[in-house]
Amino acid sequence: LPLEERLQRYIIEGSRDGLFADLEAAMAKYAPLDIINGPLMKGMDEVGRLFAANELIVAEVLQSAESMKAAVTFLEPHMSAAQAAMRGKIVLATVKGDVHDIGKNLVEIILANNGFQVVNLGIKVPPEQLVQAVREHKPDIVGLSGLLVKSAHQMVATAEDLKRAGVSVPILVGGAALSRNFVDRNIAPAYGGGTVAYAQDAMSGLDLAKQIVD
Ligand code: B1M
Repeated sequence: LPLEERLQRYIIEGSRDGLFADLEAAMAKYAPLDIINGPLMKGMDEVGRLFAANELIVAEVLQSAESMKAAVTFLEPHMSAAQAAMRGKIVLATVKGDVHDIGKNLVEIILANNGFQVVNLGIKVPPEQLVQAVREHKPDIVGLSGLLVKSAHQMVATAEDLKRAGVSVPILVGGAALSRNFVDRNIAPAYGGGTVAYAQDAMSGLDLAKQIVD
């Protein structure tokens, strides 16, 4: 198989035998982020498709997630860190009820490599914990990630709770179940007209974060 297809297969099959050697070879041709956004994401999309078609079970998807995480961890030191002064601070979380963290962690890597200080609260983070973290860390941005349809609704509830607690820090949201439409019609109004920016992927998350702090 060609290199790109092999990279895709490691994710689909949740294997790691030969993964690092192939990533090393891929880095001679592509930038690390292009490897993630290209063959690795393609593999993950296929995993999602097979899972939805009941051709994979959760345990297998977990193996795929482990391969993806191992690949991202391997590539991380090769992503060029901008030596810029601290640009701003973001508190980042996967919302309550949701365990998906690969996308969130990718956002963390990209923002951290571009001068942001990231406070990563992890997964299944309830609104109360976010409110507490905002008080403690005084961030410039609150970043929310979530992949489930119910997480999109949880983001609405989270925005309401933040607003009610007097938080007015701009929110950046991302995750597969969201759309700009949903964000504008549901999350932004729940935040009382405060800034709610929607990022379709991690790179646009970085662009939006820069816009927010500039
Ligand atoms: Co889950 N899962 N999963 N899963 N899983 C999905 C999301 C699903 C679409 C698969 C499917 O059915 N096709 C589906 C959701 C259905 C829905 O609600 N619409 C689903 C389901 C149903 C479930 C369970 C309910 C399954 C079950 O138990 N029966 C369960 C949920 C548990 C829970 O959360 N309470 C579950 C569990 C799991 C695993 C634990 C096995 C594993 C996660 C492991 C982990 O994250 N540590 C897993 C995985 C791996 C997936 C898929 C296959 C891949 C997700 C992923 O990591 N993608 C996923 C299908 C898919 O997405 N194709 C699926 C790679 C990652 C880099 O992309 O996270 O989208 P992503 O992030 C992108 C952008 O979205 C964006 O930038 C990133 C990169 O550019 N982004 C942001 C994300 N957050 C951002 C935040 C920002 C900015 C940008 O600013 C703050």
